[in-house]
Amino acid sequence: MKDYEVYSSLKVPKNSKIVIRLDGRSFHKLASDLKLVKPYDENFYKVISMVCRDLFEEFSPLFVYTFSDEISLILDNVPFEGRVEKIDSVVASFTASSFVMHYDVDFTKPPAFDSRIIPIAEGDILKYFRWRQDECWRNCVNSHGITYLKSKYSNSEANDKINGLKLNEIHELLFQNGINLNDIETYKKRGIGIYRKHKEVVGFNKKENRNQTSYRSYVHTDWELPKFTEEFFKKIGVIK
Ligand SMILES: Nc1nc2c(ncn2[C@@H]2O[C@H](COP(=O)(O)OP(=O)(O)OP(=O)(O)O)[C@@H](O)[C@H]2O)c(=O)[nH]1
Ligand SMILES: [Mg+2]
Repeated sequence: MKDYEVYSSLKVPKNSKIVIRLDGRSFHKLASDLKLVKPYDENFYKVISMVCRDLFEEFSPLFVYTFSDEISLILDNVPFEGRVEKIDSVVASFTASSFVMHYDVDFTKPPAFDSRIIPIAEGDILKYFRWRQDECWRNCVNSHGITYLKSKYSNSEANDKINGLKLNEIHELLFQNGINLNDIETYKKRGIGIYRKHKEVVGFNKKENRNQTSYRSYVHTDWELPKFTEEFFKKIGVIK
């Protein structure tokens, strides 16, 4: 019977870093069932950021990045001997369980996440995260745009209007109506990142009778991410 498990031998390439990207299943519906604040629900973001910390502590990625209902993890230590089915199913179910554990609400349906694995070359890491951060910005402009238009027009008129506008036109429309996206919280524009930071600890070395500096690492949730650059990823140890 073991022969029927035809996908179980599928493995990620050896010695490759991988990105795992998770995305909430039908979160449009979940947002409406839970009556999430539009366009940004602070509590939802708090919960997702805690889920990212759980993922960080469980799977030891180099970096976790999130916006909306999606989460990307980059790992250099690939778990489960690289078995694709095992990684995808464990990481996705862990994410959904963590989401439910942190959300203080009665769900009408069990939430789920999909998961995909992307083997990634060192030279493409920055490109990947820039791509997701650009999507975060597009999502930010569009969601503010549609929320504003729905406050003025019927749902279908608002949808028609937004579909005919380019990103900079939505930005301009919001600006003309007193909503300056440059002034909103950084995490809405650039997403949230989780990575390891080091802090200086000065202790007294009794034997040598002098102060001694050491470094202790801790997990940092960054709500004030910069626009992604090579320098940033080098600083946090994602690229060499
Ligand atoms: N109101 C509200 N909704 C949010 C927030 N963050 C995410 N969402 C919802 O989550 C959806 C995520 O988009 P998608 O992943 O493309 O859509 P989905 O419904 O999850 O569909 P699939 O991922 O294809 O299963 C958005 O369309 C929003 O409806 C938030 O802060 N507030
Ligand atoms: Mg989704």
